[in-house]
Amino acid sequence: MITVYSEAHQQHHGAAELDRGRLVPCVEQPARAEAVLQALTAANLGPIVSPDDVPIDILARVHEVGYLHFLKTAFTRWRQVHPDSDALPYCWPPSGRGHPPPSLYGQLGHYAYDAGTPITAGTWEAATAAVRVTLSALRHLHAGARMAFALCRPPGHHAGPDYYGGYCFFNNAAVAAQAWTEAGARVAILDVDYHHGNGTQDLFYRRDDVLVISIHADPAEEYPFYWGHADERGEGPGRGYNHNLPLPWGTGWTGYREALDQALSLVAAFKPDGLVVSLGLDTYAQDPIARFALTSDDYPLLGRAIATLNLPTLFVLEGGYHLATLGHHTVAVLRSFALQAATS
Ligand code: SP5
Ligand code: ZN
Repeated sequence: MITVYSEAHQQHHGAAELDRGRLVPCVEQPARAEAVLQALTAANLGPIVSPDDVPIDILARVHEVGYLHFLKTAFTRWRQVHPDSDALPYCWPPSGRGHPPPSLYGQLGHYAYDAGTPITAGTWEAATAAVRVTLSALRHLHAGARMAFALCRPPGHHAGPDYYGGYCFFNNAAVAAQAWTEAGARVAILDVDYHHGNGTQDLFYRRDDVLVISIHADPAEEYPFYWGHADERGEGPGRGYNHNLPLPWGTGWTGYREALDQALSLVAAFKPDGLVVSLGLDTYAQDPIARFALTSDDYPLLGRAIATLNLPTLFVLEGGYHLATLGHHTVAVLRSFALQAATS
């Protein structure tokens, strides 16, 4: 298996996020990717390469240009008035979004949907590098590889057409699905992060050419709260091409496996040419911000189950915050997928 990795992710290093009324250290930190890199290297799973210098003009066909311009310039604007903090919103529009106002503070609240996702000096560099990592990994699938892994951060699945949040700025998995689709493939996205992939859902909600399936904690009790219910099925031509499988807090492998089987059946029925997996490892029982109950023994089963689809598969790293096991669990999914793929 080939992994694509860039150390440019280190440039996105937020200081603090709002959590239960207090600013706490950012949960989504550079050490996450370092941990995954270290475990992959130790496991000898295959080459780990730098991204190619791929063009990222595709970003403008996934995200709105006004949003891209805002992200590119926001930190410089912030720094002119705030020399030693990251950019975080504190005020949001109460009833729908309308047009972004001229004020930087107003724009932060317009484009961000939470107060957990600071923009830092290197956010643009890191987030564009994550897109390059993902597109470079996709190239290996174009070249005939059965699987590839985009070891990237910041993560992507909460980022929508013109908004960021949930530690995400550009939707890496959606960019890959869009690029793969433009190359002529029929693509499905399977999101196994603990949180609903609201950005991915939004980006393809009115489309029937990309199937989006997410297994996640029930938004009735868990972030991102406003998306991810079972009755969100797509709109217009996209009706029936979005599926949410919400599960209660405390879900362990038995309950998870049932949802996974449903998800895999839906993917198979769509008859895609390729699969993008939004790989979050925050389903682990000891994850510091999540409440499922998967154990270390379950991640090989997850990888093996996904491999039974027999599809060229791009894995894109999303969440997962238990640093001591994050690398081990990532390797477990990828290795068992690779083993299963080799025997089928
Ligand atoms: C990519 C991804 O997994 N994003 C998740 C974003 C979740 N943000 C809200 C987290 C709230 C954390 N509050 C509990 C922290 C315990 N210290
Ligand atoms: Zn997550």
